[in-house]
Amino acid sequence: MTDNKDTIYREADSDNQANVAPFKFDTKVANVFSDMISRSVPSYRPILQMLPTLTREFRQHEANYYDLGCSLGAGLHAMAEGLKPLPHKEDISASLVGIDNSQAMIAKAMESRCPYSNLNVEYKQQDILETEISNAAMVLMNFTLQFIDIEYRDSLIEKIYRGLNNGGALVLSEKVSYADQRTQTLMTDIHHGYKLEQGYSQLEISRKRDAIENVLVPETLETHIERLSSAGFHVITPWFQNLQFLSILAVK
Ligand code: GEK
Repeated sequence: MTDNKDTIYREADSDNQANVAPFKFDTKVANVFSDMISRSVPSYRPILQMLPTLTREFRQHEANYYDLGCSLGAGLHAMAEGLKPLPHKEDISASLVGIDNSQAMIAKAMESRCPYSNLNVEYKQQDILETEISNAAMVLMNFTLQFIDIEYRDSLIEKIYRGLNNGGALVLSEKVSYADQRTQTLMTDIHHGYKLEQGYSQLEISRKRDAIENVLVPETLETHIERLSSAGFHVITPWFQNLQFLSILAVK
């Protein structure tokens, strides 16, 4: 994984913000992705830190674990930590599959190695709308659903539900929006402050905002809960939140 600094919107060759091109997960982004997401999403690192613990709760022998929209594979590696041989737990073997439709992301993800021989890890360049989910103990979508067209979100969540084994879990992390305009404005302002503190300039922040508009489309927490409930999930609860970035645990 790379620690290159994200200066994409500092370097953007445009004084005219209307010309900022829509955001894409290309090579430029893949090269700085770890830094970009850590300095933009305040809950990203804490969620990754807790993922091994969450995954341990859903250890299942010979089951599949999916990371949909895996980028560089950080979520998949965190799941692997939860599935490695443990002193007081029975050893399991399991398959971990990372899916991303960005060629640049998958190429970089494939450079990493999983150190645990009980785990079979593979990466696929694929649209997650095409991915077959079966015999799944856990599916992770760590800030990915927000990039899927809203019209396909219901059927994607239904497909995940069908592919999970009973007792299996979906971990769904998302940036959410707020129905109440004052709350929306306040959270946006505080997030803006977070990005300034992380070293982004006002210009970088506003260029990124323009680029990501209509590419990342957040929904309210209520909409997510309603969708998960309609798909059939039983336990549905946010387990982590930092500003408008939260993660939901949903169990079949
Ligand atoms: C992490 N989960 O580091 N099919 C496959 N991949 C897609 C699709 C699609 N239709 N649409 C977007 N992506 C990661 C972080 S980033 C979140 C996830 C962010 C991929 C896209 O290529 C990108 O790699 C990822 O979803 C979203 O834990 O950048 O805010």
